[in-house]
Amino acid sequence: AASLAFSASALSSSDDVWWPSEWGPDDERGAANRLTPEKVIAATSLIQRGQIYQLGRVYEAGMPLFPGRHYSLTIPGSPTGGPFGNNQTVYNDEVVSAQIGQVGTQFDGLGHIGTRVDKEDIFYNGFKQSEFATAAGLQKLGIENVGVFLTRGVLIDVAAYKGMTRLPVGTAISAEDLQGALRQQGVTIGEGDVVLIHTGHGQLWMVDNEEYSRGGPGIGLEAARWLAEQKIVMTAADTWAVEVIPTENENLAFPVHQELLGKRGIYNLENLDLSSLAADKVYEFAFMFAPVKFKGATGSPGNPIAVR
Ligand code: UVW
Repeated sequence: AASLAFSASALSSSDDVWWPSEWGPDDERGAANRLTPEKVIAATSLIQRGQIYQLGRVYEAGMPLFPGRHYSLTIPGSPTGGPFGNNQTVYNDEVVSAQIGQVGTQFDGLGHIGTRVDKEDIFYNGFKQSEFATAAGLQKLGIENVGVFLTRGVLIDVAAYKGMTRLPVGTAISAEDLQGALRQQGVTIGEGDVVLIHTGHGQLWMVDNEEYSRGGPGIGLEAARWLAEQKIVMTAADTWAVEVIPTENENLAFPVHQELLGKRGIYNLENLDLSSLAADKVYEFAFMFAPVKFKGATGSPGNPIAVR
C-alpha cells in the first residue's frame, strides 16, 4: 500500500502560499484556461491518419483500487423494467456504486487534493475546505467547471528511453529523464499541452494487481515543477498516481498531486493504457477528454482518446 506518512510542518512554511492564482482570485478552472481555440486547431492539424487510440481502462470488478475505494455494477431485476405496451418492450438499467471520479481511469479535478495549513485545508486558489466542501458536493472547484480537453497531447516514453519495457515500482522520473526522452523522440512540449508518461507499469493492470497497487514509477517533485514551468494543462500516465510511489521523501504524501493540482492548477489523469501509443511510437497527437459533469465532484471517469 502507498505510504501515507505525512509531515505537516514540512509544508507550512511562509513561502508556501500559492494564491491568488495567475487567473485571478475567483478562478476555479486553473490550467484549463490554457485550452484555447488555437490549441484546438493545432491539435486537430495533427490528425493525419484518422487513427484513434483509446486510452481508458475497462471499469470492472476486480480492477486495482486505491485502499478504501470500491466499485460495483449491477443490473437490478431481470429485466429491470417492463414489459410495456402491446409491443412488450423491456429494458435494463444499471446501478453503479463507486467513488465514481476516483476509480479506474480517473481524472483528478482541483477539488481533489489540498493541504492542511494551520488547521485549515486549503485547495487550489486558496479555497478552503470549510467554506466550499459540503456533504452534497463541492460548491467550488467541482468537475463541472473544467470544460473539454481538445488539445495537443505528447507521449513521453520514459520506459523506452531507459531501455526497459517496465520501470520498477519506486523509480523516480527526473526532469532530465523527461528532457532526454523528448530529445530522443524529437518532440518538445509547450503551453496547453497534455503530457502523457509511458512507464510500462500499465502492463500489470489486471495481470498482477498487487504489484500494480503496491506503488509505481512516476515523476518526482523536481520533474513536476519543470513540467509546470512549461505551462502544460495536465499530466497523465499508465500508473495510479502519475507521481512516484513510494515518494522520494518518505515524510511527504502525494507531494506532486499537491504541487500540480493544489498549487499550480494543473490536472492529472491516472490509470491509462498507453501501450498502443508507445508500441506505435506515436509521440504527438490530438488529445480529447470531456470530464463527465457530475456537479460538485472531485474527479471524473471516462475514456480519453488520442487521434493521429
Ligand atoms: C489519491 O487520491 C490519494 O490518490 P489518486 O489521486 O492517485 O487516486
